[in-house]
Amino acid sequence: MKCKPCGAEAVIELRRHRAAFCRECFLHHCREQVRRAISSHRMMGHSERVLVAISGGKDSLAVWDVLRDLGYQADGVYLGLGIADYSDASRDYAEKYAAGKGATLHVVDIPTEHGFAIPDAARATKRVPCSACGLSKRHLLNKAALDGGYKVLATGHNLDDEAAVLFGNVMQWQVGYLARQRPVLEETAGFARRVKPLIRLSERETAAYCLLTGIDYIVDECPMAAGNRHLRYKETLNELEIKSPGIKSAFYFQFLERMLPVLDDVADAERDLVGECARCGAPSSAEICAFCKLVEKTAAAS
Ligand code: Q46
Ligand code: ZN
Repeated sequence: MKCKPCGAEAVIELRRHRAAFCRECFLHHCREQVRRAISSHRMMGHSERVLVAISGGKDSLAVWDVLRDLGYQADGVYLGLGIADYSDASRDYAEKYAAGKGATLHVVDIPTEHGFAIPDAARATKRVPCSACGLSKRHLLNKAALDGGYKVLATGHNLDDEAAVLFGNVMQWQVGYLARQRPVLEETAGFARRVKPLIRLSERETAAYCLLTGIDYIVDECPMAAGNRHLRYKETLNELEIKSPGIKSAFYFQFLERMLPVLDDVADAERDLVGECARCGAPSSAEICAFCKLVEKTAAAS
């Protein structure tokens, strides 16, 4: 198998692009996909400080690495979720990367700073763990960006993640969620701009990127993920992708192109509803924000 751009021996084949790549051309391809995602969705400029949410997994470390390579002023933030050994191990990978590159990594540990671990919060609120986790991440990562004076918060959501979320939202016709499922959520009062620079790369590409650049990452899935819907949707889309290479990216990118503009009014209407949490001042459509309620219920149950 030969590299399509240069003819050297290839190390990876990407059926979606009908191409194979050697190491150098593949790394160039990854940077190019990120560069294109940033420029076509006007995610950020080089003068803006960016905070990257780092989980210790392949996607977050890959996006941090590529952004630094492309010359962005990108620091990392690691959020400790208190999920036993998994959190300890993932923090080690995040810290090892930062130390090796001389990059700045902020650490926010939920158990130390907020007095609970995600599994406790899930039990106390009778939510599934990923729901308690997701709302804590949204709140605390945004807070970390604002407190640190970062304009932009970048996450490692890749094409597979976005297509699976889209699939889930369509299956249940979650119109409000669909309207907000954007590669860029502009900054508004109380929110840093949120961007997803990896939307043009699949999970397999980010894993290959880490392997070929020698980035060590946590391979184990979070133990709380087992059996969640998101993983089932990913498997379903992967089966479709095997039979029809490119179908996943067509599903997602045609949504961005054809459907999102139709949903602009829905997104605007939702934004207008947002006020401030009476307790912490974060944006919230209720008097007390979801994170403050989570903290309160978890404290009451312990
Ligand atoms: S960390 Fe949190 Fe994920 Fe674990 S509890 Fe679920 S959402 S699976 S990306
Ligand atoms: Zn609050």
